[in-house]
Amino acid sequence: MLKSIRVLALVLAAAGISSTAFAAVQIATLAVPGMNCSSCPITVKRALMKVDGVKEVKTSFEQREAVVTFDNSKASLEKLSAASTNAGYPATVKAAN
Ligand SMILES: [Cu+2]
Repeated sequence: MLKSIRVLALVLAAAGISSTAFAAVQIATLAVPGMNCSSCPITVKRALMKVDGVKEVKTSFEQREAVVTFDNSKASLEKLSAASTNAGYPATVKAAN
């Protein structure tokens, strides 16, 4: 009886460790209304790619948005919008999974 409780505790502890060890990949769409010519998205993309944890950035000048794939244990929605804002393009989160 005592032994099985101990095993259960170990299993639960292992599950807890693994859930924090694996970072979740998140995709966020940022609205970047300040992009006003076709070279603006390049600046925005460069700024977002510098954020630790960002894996991919797809910018669209036509949509005035940036779709960012990132590791949410390193980057955050706040860090992404701050990076774009600091590059001169204030950004707000349109959608995030
Ligand atoms: Cu421009």
